Amino acid sequence: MRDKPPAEPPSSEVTPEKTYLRRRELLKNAGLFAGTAVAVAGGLHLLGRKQTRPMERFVPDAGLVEQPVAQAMGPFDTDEPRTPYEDVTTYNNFYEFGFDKNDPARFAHTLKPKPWSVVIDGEVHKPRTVDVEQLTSWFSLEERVYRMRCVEAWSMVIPWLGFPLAALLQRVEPTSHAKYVAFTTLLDPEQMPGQRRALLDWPYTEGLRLDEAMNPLTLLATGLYGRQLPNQNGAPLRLVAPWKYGFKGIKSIVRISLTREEPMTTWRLSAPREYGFYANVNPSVPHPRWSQASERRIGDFERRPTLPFNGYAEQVAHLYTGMDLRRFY
Ligand SMILES: Nc1nc2c(c(=O)[nH]1)N[C@H]1C(S)=C(S)[C@@H](COP(=O)(O)O)O[C@H]1N2
Ligand SMILES: [Mo]
Repeated sequence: MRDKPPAEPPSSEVTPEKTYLRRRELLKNAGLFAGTAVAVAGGLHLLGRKQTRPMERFVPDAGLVEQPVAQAMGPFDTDEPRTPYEDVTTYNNFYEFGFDKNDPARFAHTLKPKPWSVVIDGEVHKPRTVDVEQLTSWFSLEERVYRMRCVEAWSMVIPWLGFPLAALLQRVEPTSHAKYVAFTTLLDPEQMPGQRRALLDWPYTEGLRLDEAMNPLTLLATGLYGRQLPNQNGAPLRLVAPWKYGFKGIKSIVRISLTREEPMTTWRLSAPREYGFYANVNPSVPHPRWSQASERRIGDFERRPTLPFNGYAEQVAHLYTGMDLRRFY
């Protein structure tokens, strides 16, 4: 794919991350990131949790989430240091806004996440079209601190806010024919200028098997770090399945369809030899163009070994018993 970007290039190979970080350092020194620490502190304070990292200064224009959030450390939370807010919100993959890591932070302001309607249809007894704010009000938001491992071999630790996808699916009552869940991102080149170019087959789509979708780890996120999702992270609603490569985490969702057949997914369509439907993090199966044995946690210098299922084997390995995980990638 040359008229398209190289299929998910390892960022470390293409845009050396160091260059990116240096650029950011320059901006910092110029004072462009100063002045919003108090707002962040407020947001973090809301959660009533001690921070493991110093406050960062850069805050996109995303409001505090007023709804109270459960404060105890949950059973799935990692206590590893959280990737600073600034990195989580300026080092992104969101090709609808370009394919440099800082393009989404620079250009995603054209996305209008409010009002936003979500269609839930297909093999369900109670299909509906609902505004995302109403949809969110059906559930109490939880904070989940998850590792995220991109297929490009970098990773982060992100405190998401959201609710289990299972809770939503139960509410719409899947029929006995439902086997998969298909997700679709907004298609609107006005709001998502990258869609004017054929980088990918728009709109971005993703999917899960129904039992993966029902797993308690699987989250629909509406925020991070106690704030609403910044546009560049997939406002107003995105998927988080932390044992899978990051590209499964489809952003800015407008449709959730229960299906009988395995849905086609954007990256699989784009490069079927490189990206499969399952995309479980698996250090023993290299990507055709690079190893998946280790990863670089954003902010770290040394690489670290990648864990099977991204460290969530205890929660999800049973979903794949009997499957050849080398074949079903
Ligand atoms: N619609 C859409 N969703 C997407 C992508 C994208 O390009 N478009 N990129 C994916 C990839 S490759 C990754 S690693 C994660 C990145 O999420 P983050 O930018 O919030 O860290 O989003 C995923 N979801
Ligand atoms: Mo990714």
